[in-house]
This record gives sequence, structure tokens and C-alpha cells, in this order.
Amino acid sequence: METTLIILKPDAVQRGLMGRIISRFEDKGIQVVGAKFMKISGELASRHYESHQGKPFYDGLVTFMTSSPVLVLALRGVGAIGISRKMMGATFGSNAEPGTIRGDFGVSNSFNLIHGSDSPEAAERELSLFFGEGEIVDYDRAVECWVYDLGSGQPE
Ligand code: 3AN
Repeated sequence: METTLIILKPDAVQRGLMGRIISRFEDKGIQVVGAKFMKISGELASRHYESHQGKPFYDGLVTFMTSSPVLVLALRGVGAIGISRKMMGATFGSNAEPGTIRGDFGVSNSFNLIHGSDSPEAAERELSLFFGEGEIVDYDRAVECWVYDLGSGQPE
């Protein structure tokens, strides 16, 4: 099982798209194990986006991410990092495929609705930035045995 860090960005919150985006992950069978509605501080944004420091879009990105509240999610499932990235689509709505979150809900070449960790290492780092001890909640889902084939003892 992987756990990934997803952020529904200020444009998703302001445009009233939180419910529809969360529903896509729930419909897929991904488990929500953490959620936090918050305004990101400049300091937290700079730590989250430290790999982009110095890039031409960095200042605008930090301004955008701190401009209005976000919904931060921890999502879990087999291959959850890659599955979530596929569901998000290409970086900007202008060229993201229809059927993806960015492809269906956005057109901008700057605002792009959602962030998702791009590797297990990034997920671990980003989850620890946004969630403290006990804020990611392990629990059994009643539907687990219908979301996955558990016959082998492993979720398939
Ligand atoms: P993704 O979110 O698809 O992984 P990355 O990792 O290339 O995209 O970029 C991280 C974030 O930086 C993007 N989510 C986007 O918000 C921002 N970003 C990347 N490239 C640009 C750009 N050319 N102009 C504005 N923002 C950008």
C-alpha cells in the first residue's frame, strides 16, 4: 500500500470543486486516510516547493498556493501515487487529456487545481510536512474485500 499527498489547490476550493475531485478518488477505490483544510504559510509553501526554488514560475506558484485555503489529503491504495498522477493528468488543463481532473475541470496554464506527490520519496517528505503524528488515520474499510481481491492474502 502507498500513501500519497494530494493538495486541492486554491482554485479548486474557490471554484467549489472539492467534492467532485474527492469523489473521483473515492469512486476509483482510493482510501482517504487524512484531510486538512488550511491556509498554507509562505514558509510551508517554500519547503513544499523547495525543488522549484529559482525557477521562473516559483514566486507566482508560492503566491498562488498561499492566496486562499487548500484541502490537503492523504490518499492510500496499491499504487496510489501513480494512479493519482494519472487521474490528475498533464500539468496544465490546457493540454491535459479529457477524463483527467485537470483535463476536465481547468483550462489555465498556471492554475492547475491539484498537486500530487510524484514518487514514494516525495510522498514521504510531503506527508511529513503537512500531517503530524496521529493525523493520518489507519482504519479498515468494510468494502476493502470488494475493492481488492484479497484471496491471496495480498490486495490484488
Ligand atoms: P506536476 O504538478 O504536474 O507534477 P511539476 O512537478 O512540473 O508539475 O511542477 C510543479 C508545480 O509547479 C505544478 N503543479 C505547477 O503548479 C507549477 N508549475 C510548473 N511549471 C510551471 C509553469 N511553467 N508556470 C507556472 N507554474 C508552473
